Amino acid sequence: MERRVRALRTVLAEKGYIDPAALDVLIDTYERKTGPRNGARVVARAWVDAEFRNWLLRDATAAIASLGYTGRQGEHMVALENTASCHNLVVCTLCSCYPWPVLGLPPTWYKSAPYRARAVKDPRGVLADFGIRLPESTEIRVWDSTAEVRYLVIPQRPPGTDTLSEEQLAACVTRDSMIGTGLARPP
Ligand SMILES: [Co+2]
Repeated sequence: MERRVRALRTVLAEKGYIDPAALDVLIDTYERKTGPRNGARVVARAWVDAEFRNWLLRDATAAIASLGYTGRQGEHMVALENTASCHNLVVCTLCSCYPWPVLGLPPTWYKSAPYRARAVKDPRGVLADFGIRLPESTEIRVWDSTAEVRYLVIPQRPPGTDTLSEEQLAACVTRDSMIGTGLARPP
């Protein structure tokens, strides 16, 4: 695969279809500037700052942009807060829509047909596959991403984290917990 990519890149550059320098900027962006660490900082801020949390729930796009996370596939963000009574799970049933600025590029399973179909039909079964068992009393809401709207799940803050700094809290926030296929982990 690597060789194929390199060959394609060479041909496209030789034909003048792509600018290798521009490609380097793009690759750098997706390797280093976006990714789940961004989303984790958003969640940690929401956990420690009630005003920010309220803003995030009201206008996620603006609240997230205030931390510097903007760009393609993050233009219309909606934040979904998990509670003891309601667990949110995000899928894109049509393709693989995903909030790039806060989570980076989607994991392979997110793009797979089984996940996309089963997340809707059997969300509890999907969660069980990820090792998550929620009480029957917890409602599971499934959100279908579109080309317009992208979702960020705010997982529940783990117990015993009262004394942690915002940075330490961010380390508890996993990528999957922001998709809804996981929970924030204890420190
Ligand atoms: Co899609």
